[in-house]
Amino acid sequence: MVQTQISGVKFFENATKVNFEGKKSMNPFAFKYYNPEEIIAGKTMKEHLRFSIAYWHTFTADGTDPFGVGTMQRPWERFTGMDLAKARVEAAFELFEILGVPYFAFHDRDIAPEGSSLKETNQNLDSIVEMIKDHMKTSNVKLLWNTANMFTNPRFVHGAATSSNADVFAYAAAQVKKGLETAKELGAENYVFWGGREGYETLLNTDLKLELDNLARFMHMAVDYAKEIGFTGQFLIEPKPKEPTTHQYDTDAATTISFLRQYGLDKDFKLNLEANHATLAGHTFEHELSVARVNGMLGSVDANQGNPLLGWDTDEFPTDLYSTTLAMYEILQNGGLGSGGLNFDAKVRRTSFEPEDLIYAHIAGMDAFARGLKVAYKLKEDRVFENVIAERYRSYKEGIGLEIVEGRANFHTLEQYALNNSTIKNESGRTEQLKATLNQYLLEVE
Ligand code: XLS
Ligand code: NI
Ligand code: NI
Repeated sequence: MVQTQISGVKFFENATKVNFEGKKSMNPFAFKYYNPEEIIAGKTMKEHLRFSIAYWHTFTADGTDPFGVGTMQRPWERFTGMDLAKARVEAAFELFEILGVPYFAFHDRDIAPEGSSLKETNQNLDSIVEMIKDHMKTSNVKLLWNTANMFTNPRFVHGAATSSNADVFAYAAAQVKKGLETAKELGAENYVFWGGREGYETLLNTDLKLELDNLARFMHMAVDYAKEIGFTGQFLIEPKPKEPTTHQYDTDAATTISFLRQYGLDKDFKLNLEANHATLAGHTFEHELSVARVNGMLGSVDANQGNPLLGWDTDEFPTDLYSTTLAMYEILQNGGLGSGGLNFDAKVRRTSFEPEDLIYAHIAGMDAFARGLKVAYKLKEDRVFENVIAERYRSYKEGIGLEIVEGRANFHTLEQYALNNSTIKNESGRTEQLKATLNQYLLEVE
């Protein structure tokens, strides 16, 4: 257990390492399904799932909502300023060890407070990055990704790379430059862009074309600078619709892929897909993963879930087994996440304010994805959906269908075919039967 240097005591007082005890266990401090060393298809569960803890929700956020102040009891919050930043690092590495999570992720402003100038802000960052680097040396925890918070400070009121104010564009560039240096310094496996305020409220005051062009210019500069300093991590864009701006530019996977292709950035970027962002965009999580996958752009995942009754980014810990199973199915179809991982961009409810709720919440999410992995693997192994899909599209394997997919058909030959084909016979898609089979797998897979 890491001893804190700041206070000399542990922040998670009574917690010991969380172990796998199996599905019969009623111990709230144990994994029921996540068995890190269990081998599935030649890889351990730990390697498949590549879990990551999000610094902002777990160590920085205090439970503030639009109607009330923070509720979270966080023993490290008795410190202030840079001491608080240091105490959070200590708390973080304690929790990483308790949960045995191999990765973490942060925004620059999660880990260190802003100073009175950009220079001072960067100095604050440097000293915390140094401290994190030391902790990383003595633990097995690695940085999945870092990112720049370009949405909290009022200077970003009109956006960052898409701000109407060029001075803000320049500031944002300086911030991402520093972010890439941090990524390189800490060996981040990815670098994320979530366009927090990259969008607009009204076209009455917006030059949409200039804003999109500028966003692309910014991304190209980031790619160039990464090459210059030898940062080789994967660049990721995280799509999200309608929050905080009314029209977010990176609304969903399809929109973001089209943007990247339009501006010649598609070879340098992949996507970081978040479950709750998918549902806000009117999609399922698996839809977004699938769109990214078939376009060769599935990079990483922000693992959480929305509340179907609420229309905003509630960032709940993922516990819905349908969602985790179908997500893992896409990830397996993708051959894994490469340098990406499952980052818990998730927060405990405002009513779950005790420190140990952070442990319970991560156990809940890790178990839900571990179960999802097992069920998805069995579904894939038994070719449950593959067989149905192959059968459903069999008309493209021969005759006129084969001519279509091989590029040998045109409107003339197809018209000729249709004129001579007096009966068209369709078959049922069997949606309900397939859902029942999915239920059987969820309940029965060992
Ligand atoms: C907000 C986003 C954010 C990104 C990182 O909705 O999910 O947390 O993951 O900036
Ligand atoms: Ni996210
Ligand atoms: Ni989010």
